[in-house]
Formats: sequence, C-alpha cells, structure tokens
Amino acid sequence: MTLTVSLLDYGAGNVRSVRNAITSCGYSIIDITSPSQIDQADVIIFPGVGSYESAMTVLQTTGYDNALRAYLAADRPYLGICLGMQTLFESSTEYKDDQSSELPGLGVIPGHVIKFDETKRSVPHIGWNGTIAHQSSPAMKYIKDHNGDEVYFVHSYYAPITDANSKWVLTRTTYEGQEYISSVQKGNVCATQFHPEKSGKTGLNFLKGFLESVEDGTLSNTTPIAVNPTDHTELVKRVVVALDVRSNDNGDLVVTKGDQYDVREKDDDAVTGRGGVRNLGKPVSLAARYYDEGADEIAFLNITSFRQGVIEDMPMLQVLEEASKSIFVPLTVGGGIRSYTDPESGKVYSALEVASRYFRAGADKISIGSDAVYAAEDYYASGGKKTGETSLETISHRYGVQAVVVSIDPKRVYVASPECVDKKHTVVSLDESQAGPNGERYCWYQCTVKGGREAKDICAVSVAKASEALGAGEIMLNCIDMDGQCNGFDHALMTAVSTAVTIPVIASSGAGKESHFSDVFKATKVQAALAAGMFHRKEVEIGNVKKHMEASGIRARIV
Ligand code: 1PR
Repeated sequence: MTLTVSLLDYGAGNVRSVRNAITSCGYSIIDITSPSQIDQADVIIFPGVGSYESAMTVLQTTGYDNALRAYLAADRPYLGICLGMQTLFESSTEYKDDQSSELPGLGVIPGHVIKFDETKRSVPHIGWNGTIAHQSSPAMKYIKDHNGDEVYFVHSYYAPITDANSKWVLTRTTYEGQEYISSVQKGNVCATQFHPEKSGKTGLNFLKGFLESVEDGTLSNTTPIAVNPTDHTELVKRVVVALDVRSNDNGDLVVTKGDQYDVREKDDDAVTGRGGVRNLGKPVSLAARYYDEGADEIAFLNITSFRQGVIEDMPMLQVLEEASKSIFVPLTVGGGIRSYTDPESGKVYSALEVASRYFRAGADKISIGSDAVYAAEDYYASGGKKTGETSLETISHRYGVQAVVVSIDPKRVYVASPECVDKKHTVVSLDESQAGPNGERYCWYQCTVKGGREAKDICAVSVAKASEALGAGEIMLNCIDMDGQCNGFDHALMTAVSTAVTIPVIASSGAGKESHFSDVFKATKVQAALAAGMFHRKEVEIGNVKKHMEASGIRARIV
C-alpha cells in the first residue's frame, strides 16, 4: 500500500488507539508537526480529543487552522473524529462554561455545536448507539446495508441537523429523543462524531472502507438515500468487564478477584487461614478474550496502587500499551490517580501528570477512587467551592469530563431507622431479603478509601454528587457487601445514586448470572453494568448476558 496517513495529533489525549486502528488496517502514519505538512498530505485524520476550546486554541496558535481551511476547501481527503468533526462547524457553545458564549470553529459546515439538554437525559452521551444513513458512501462499503451495527460515542455536545447542513449528513443518530449528526461527508471530506477506533470491528471496517476508497480515488462517490424521518436509534445498555490487577506473591502481575475486596485464598495457610493472591489470568490475554466475546468496555483497576506511585508502575503502563494494540473498545484504567511524591527522588507528580501517562499508554478514561472521596469531603467542608486544583477538576479540564470516571467503594451501614443517621447521609430502605444482621430495614452507604481499608464519614450519594460537580463524567458504583457474592447488584444503592446525578452510572459488584444484568437495567436507571468474577471463572459468557438482555426487552450490542 502506498497511501500514508497524516495524523494531526495535537497532544490532547489518547490517540494511541487511532494509531493502532490505522496500523491494523495496514496503513502507515506520518505525524503532522507543522502547518506546511498539511498541504502535502495524501489524507489527513484528525482525532480531536479533549475540549473544543483547547482544540481550537491549539489549531489557531499553531497556524493549522488556516492550512486546514485551505486543504478542506480544495476537497482533499479528510477524516475528522469526534472534536475533529465538531470543529468543522461554525462554532460551539463548549466554551466558558455558560452556554451563552460561542467559540468559532473552522466554519466549513453550516451550523453550531450545542450541549445536550441534561434535564432530559444523562450527559455525556456515552456508549454504543446506532446510525441511520442519509447517503451511501464508499467509506461504508464494509458496513451492512450502510446502516451499521452500533458504534461508540462519547460526547456532551452535538451538531443538530438543519436545512443548511442537511446535504452534509452521512448518518444521523438519536439520543433519547434528540436527533443529531453522527457523521458527515461531502466530496472527500468526511467526519464522524463516533469513534471508529473504539467501535470494535464495525469501527475498523469503517476506517478500512474510508482508507481504501481514498487510495482508489472513489471516496467522493456518494449518493443520497431516501430517509424515513421517523426512524430512530437507541443507546444500548453496556456490559463492562473489570480486571482487578495486582502483583501476586511471586511479583507477577495477575488478574485477581476478591470476595468483599479480600483477594486472598481463604484456607491455604493452616495457621493464618489466608493464602496467596488469587490468580485468574494475565491482564492482556484476558482482556483480549473479552474483546472477542463482545465486552462493550474493559476496565483495568490497579488495586494496590495506594501502596506505590503509578508513575513507576511500568507493568500497568505496559498492560495498557499492549492491550490497546488489539482491543478496539474503550479502556478505562483506575488505581492511584492522585498526586504523589516519589519517596526516593522527592519529585512531586500531579494527578494530571499521572493521568496523562495512562492516556498516552492507551487509556480512554481514567477512574479515580480514593482521591474523589477526599475531594468530595473538601467540597462540602468549603460549602461547595471548587478550587480548580483537585484531580477531578484538573483532569476533566484538560481531557474532558467524558474521560473521567469516579469509582466509589461503599459499604452498608445498617440502621434501625432513618432518624439514627446524620441528615447529610442518604438512607435507603431495604426489603426483607436485604435486612441487616439484626433485622435492620434501613442502611446508608458509607464510602471507603484505599480499596475498602478505611471508612469515611461521607455517603455514596454525596460523593457522586460532588464528583459530578467537580467534573466526573461517569460513576462506577461498587458495593463492598455484594462484591464477589454472585447475588446480583445492589438495586437500592444503584437507584439512590443514579437518581441523584445526571451523569451515567455503571452498576458494579455482585453479578453471578445472566439475569442479574437484565434485572438491574429494568429496576434502575443505570446505563451500564459491570462484572468480574463470573466472567473470569467462565461461569457466564458475555454473549449469553446480552442474549438474556435482548430477550428481556433491553437493547444490547450483539457481536
Ligand atoms: O483509590 O483511586 O487508588 O483506586 C483504587 C481502585 O481499585 C478503585 O477503583 C477500587 O474500586 C479498586 N479496588 C481497590 N481494592 C480492591 C479490591 O478488590 N481489594 N477492587 C479494588 C475493586 C471492584 C470491582 C469488582 C466488582 C465486580 N473491585 O472492580 O470488579 O465488584 O466484581 P464481581 O462481579 O466479581 O462481584 P484509587
């Protein structure tokens, strides 16, 4: 193949997966490092990540904006991804936090990018959704009927379809009643709101179709398709797999899994009653298996990161680098995302620096545990003031809220009545089957830090709300009582948190059979559900979970 892809990477986030996806389609890459290279490119891919403001600022200060306008005006081959599509429009309100100011974009496509109404739906729009084709394009040649299987979106802002831009629309998508442009094409200029590099085999097929048609000069052979205006798409519920990773007693990095966060075998040692760290496999090969089996997302959690700093944690960085070579669904990494001082050199690393290492290694999202609890405590203690300095704020400001997950590790505190509890904690009522050891029919969910080792005087609902205010884009909601028990998710906890925030919630802890997923999706507002042990032990297959969901009337991404 002679075509070389010119990649516009302005250093704002994880473009490793875009690189890996292009390479896996058989093409080589050259990095654009100066505006003069733009005119010489065969094809440009612009994977915009982070915020609109930071993307446009970089384009303007480097002089890429005018070079790009000239390139696009000459109808040269181009693929913008996510922000790489949004910046093609006239402006965006993703600017200055007040929704009334607009920041100009490249102005190639008529229209303005605006925020989803969060009073009507969870924002960001995160996950797998369908597309409805308005044109047939050679870029879609490997995608069934031009209307693809679901593809992966992660964004809070969208471009509405208007009379002025309707000829640009390649596909549209619906997010809970809101139609928007999910991809555009005119001539050789193409762009997607979704992430082909994170959309599994469908995304790779799109990228392959696009690059092959650039190479053979057919890309611009598009034809309009008659569209049915009442057709719509739906965000599917996600099935997530978590890999709790740590070193075992031999120093090997393994995937482990605990019962209520205790990851050691119970009875190896006759004296202590505690054994070695459970070893359920190797992180990269296990994650690759889950990708093949249809996991919608994969989370790696470094569960002993409170002991050492992650900057030196080369094995975990290598896990991400390796995993992102062959896994094209979103990867989250958690554990140790906080500022820390290297005890040997005395050097201080900010949480943003730690997160940046992980993003560069291939993570799409980072997950913050303990540090989010400390930040929430400070937030309430100061009467709800934002300092702009917490890990949540600094990382979401730089990489966008959609890249920041907060992982909460609460445990139940049973009480006889709601009056026994400090008013700042949210109390839930329990049915008989969930009653406490003394028959208590109420509980509140006390947050812990350091992997459940230390309890704090703050509840899960409070941490979730503060996290949302400080810049989290998603909540991963564990429950120490249910972890590893295979009795199903804690619906009371999931309801309490998912009704208190507008960002998506991932239910975690307790899944033991297919129906537990369908149950939590039916009973609560969570958008995703996560399991670990039952998949690691091969007791349940991801495909069967999804079949059960579909049979129960819950849309899933069937691979
Ligand atoms: O506090 O920012 O360093 O983050 C530490 C991260 O490590 C947090 O996300 C925390 O949840 C996680 N973690 C710490 N210790 C443990 C442990 O198990 N000893 N694992 C731990 C948490 C919870 C889930 C688990 C589900 C599903 N694991 O990831 O996979 O409960 O399990 P199941 O389906 O088998 O029931 P920081």
